Amino acid sequence: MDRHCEEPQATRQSRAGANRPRLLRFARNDDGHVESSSAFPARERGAALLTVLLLVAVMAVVSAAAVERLTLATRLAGSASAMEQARHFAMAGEALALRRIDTLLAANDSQVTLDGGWHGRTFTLPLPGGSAEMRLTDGGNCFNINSLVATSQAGESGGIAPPRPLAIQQFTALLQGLGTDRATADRIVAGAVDWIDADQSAMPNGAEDSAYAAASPARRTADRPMASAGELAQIAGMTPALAQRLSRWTCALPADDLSPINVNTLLPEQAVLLQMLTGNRISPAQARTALAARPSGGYGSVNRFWADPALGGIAPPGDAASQVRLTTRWFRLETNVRLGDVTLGSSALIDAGEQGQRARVVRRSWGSEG
Ligand SMILES: [Ca+2]
Repeated sequence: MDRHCEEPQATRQSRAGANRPRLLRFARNDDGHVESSSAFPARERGAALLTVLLLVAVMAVVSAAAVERLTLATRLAGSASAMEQARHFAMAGEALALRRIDTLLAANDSQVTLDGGWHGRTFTLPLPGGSAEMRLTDGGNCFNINSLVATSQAGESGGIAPPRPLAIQQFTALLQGLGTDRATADRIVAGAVDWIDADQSAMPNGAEDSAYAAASPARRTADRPMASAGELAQIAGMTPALAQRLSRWTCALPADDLSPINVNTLLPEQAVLLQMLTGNRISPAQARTALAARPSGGYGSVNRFWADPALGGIAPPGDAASQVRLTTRWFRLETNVRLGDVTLGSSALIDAGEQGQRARVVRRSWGSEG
């Protein structure tokens, strides 16, 4: 039988219809409204609807992502602009502080005292759209961690900078004054010397690269003066709690001088530093009493300071007698600028140098670390 001839008429019509364009048909119902009906089968109309919905969904997601990126980019651009403006305001604050320091030193070149209320006081400077807070303190009233090694004497010692015994004694005394046991203090002090000195020969109780290779995380010694007292946190034997406690009392000056403590500006709450200078031979109470009873207008001379009855007539160890200062060379300026939603902190170390030299910023860090 010829199967082609037996093909049903409906099937033939369907195949023929597949080649014709499918039309939307419009008709008016009994209420007079126009209704449409498609020539597509219901299943194909559903697929088309799903495709359209999918496209709409994809476009919505793409649009949302584009808007989000645009919003983020706008905010980043605004924040970057405000941050840059805040940085300039912070540096303008530094310029004001430099002038204040020059005026302070010009008024009395033999002594820097707390007179004038410049020390530790927060000055608020109104700004367009915000404000800046500035706080100036004596930047030398701290243990200078870089005094542990006499790097400036490297040339005199055949290229090897020697450890400085008095600074080692003072750092040990400071650690003990803060409650550290002697064995831990010795380990940290020796480790700090090894961290700074240029050689790889470990001090007794010290630590050079070989000791840190197995540490977690493994690290190497800097073999140079510290740029920040925060490096102490890396020293063998240090704990985060002790590093945090030390941060208030230590600094990393860009000089290897013995800690230049100005006894005219040292505050009673900084008595532990005076104890340190005496090798802990006076009690905390004695040190606080001596500083609280400081003559108005300053000690006037180093000898008068050491002769203060509150110190009990002790003889200062070695060079500590002449180590104390009546003037200030290093100042620290903490600045906090607020502009709209932006807050920017900075810390600047200022070197007022020798007499006749203008104060200048020698180190600046953005954020709270100094
Ligand atoms: Ca070393």
